[in-house]
Amino acid sequence: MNATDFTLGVLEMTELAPGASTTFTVTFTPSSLGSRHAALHIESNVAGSANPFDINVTGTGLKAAENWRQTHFGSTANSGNAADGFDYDKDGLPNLIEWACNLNPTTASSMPAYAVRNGTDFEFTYTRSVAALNAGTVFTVEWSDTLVGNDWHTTGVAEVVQSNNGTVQQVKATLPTGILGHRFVHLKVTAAP
Ligand SMILES: [Ca+2]
Repeated sequence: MNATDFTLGVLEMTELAPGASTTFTVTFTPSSLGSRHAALHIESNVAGSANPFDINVTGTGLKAAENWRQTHFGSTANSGNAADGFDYDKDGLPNLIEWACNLNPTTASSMPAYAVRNGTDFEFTYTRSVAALNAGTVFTVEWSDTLVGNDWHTTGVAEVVQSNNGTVQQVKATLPTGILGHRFVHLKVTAAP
């Protein structure tokens, strides 16, 4: 039983004509993942088996990413339209990136990131979701001089959170431009386990 996950509201009305009805709310605030349940006992002056009147209440605590999929795709599963690797709105950004960067996965958007050169540094600025970050999503700015295979590096990359409005953070990564006259930068996003 997880009674403390369910909070009862007050009765809308406490004086009623016979046969009339009133309502109250039950608010579900899961303190843990997975199936949660409790029993609601309503006592009255009604005689017989309906006193107390018992109602079983259930809910499911979702991971943040599951909740996001449910909101946008009506499914918590990492599959089909809601799969991390699927690009539902065909904007070039897979759902995992949409979630990680606080974008709408059903409306085409562009990657909220840009790079500028500042002297001997590159400055790569990107926007990320605080919810995704708090859920354990890992954001890594990497650079490559070759674009070959796994030739991506984090050496010399320093990040600063420039702003945080509680929903998104803007992060600036600074890294050396290198000595070859060219360098490529990307943002790697790894889903929370
Ligand atoms: Ca997309």
